[in-house]
Amino acid sequence: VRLENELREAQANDEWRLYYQPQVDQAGRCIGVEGLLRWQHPERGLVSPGVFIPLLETTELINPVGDWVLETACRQLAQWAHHPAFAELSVAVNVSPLQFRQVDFVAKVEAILQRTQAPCHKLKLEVTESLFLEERDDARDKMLRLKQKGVRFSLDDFGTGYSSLAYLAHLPLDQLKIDQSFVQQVIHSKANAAIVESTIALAQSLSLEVIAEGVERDDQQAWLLTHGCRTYQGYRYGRPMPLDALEAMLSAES
Ligand code: G
Ligand code: G
Ligand code: MN
Ligand code: NA
Repeated sequence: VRLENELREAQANDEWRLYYQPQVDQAGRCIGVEGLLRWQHPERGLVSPGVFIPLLETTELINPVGDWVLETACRQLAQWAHHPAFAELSVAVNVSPLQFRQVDFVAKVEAILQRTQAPCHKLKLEVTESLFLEERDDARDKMLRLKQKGVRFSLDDFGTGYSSLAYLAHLPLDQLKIDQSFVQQVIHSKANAAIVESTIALAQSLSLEVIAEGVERDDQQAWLLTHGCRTYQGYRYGRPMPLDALEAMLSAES
């Protein structure tokens, strides 16, 4: 209950932070970032979302916090749009199924895009398979309406859910994101390698982009490149970091 009350105060106390983790192409150039929520707690320090996202979801605080994440990401996109070194970056944000299922979710995103003047096609929403277990047609309808604005969709944690693959044919996705649990074992586990290979092939045959997350080592990237995956995210390229650290890193590179 204490944690719950503190979470309710976090917004007013300005304790939310959006960290950014690079997403790179095969040459190692940063082409985008994933925004990852952190809670800067006065005593606990920087708290990771694994601890509080479940609580945000059971208390429905996920909706206002999710709004904050979207607004922050879009404001960043709008700022970067005027800066030659950052103008091409996309920003991906995680959207919880509860958040996506709000009746006014599409209107909220449209209002944020309008208010911030963010370039819509640089915003990528990361959704998970669990979103499509229920009310699939509603999810599809919302995705189509946002895609009309140019917003893009990535399927996060691909391969870790329990749903059938049939939904893939019906949803307007742009990207599959190979879960880090497969990527980390890709060199040493034939089964994981087979899963990653099949995912890359599936993405190619459905004309979807594919990104591997959790890439930590050169040998993993080399394996992925050999097997046709050309976009990566992971500690190998950078941890989730505050905005100033990201901008410093990118400025030093260019
Ligand atoms: O950044 P980290 O690896 O600690 O994230 C842990 C989990 O929290 C991941 O599953 C990630 O998708 C989730 N997460 C991070 N930021 C957000 C956010 O802004 N919204 C939601 N719904 N989940 C997030
Ligand atoms: O569920 P989602 O994919 O949104 O979560 C991303 C999570 O993975 C974040 O908590 C992030 O900190 C973590 N992460 C990102 N890159 C790596 C990596 O290379 N190795 C490990 N172990 N975790 C990573
Ligand atoms: Mn994610
Ligand atoms: Na993931």
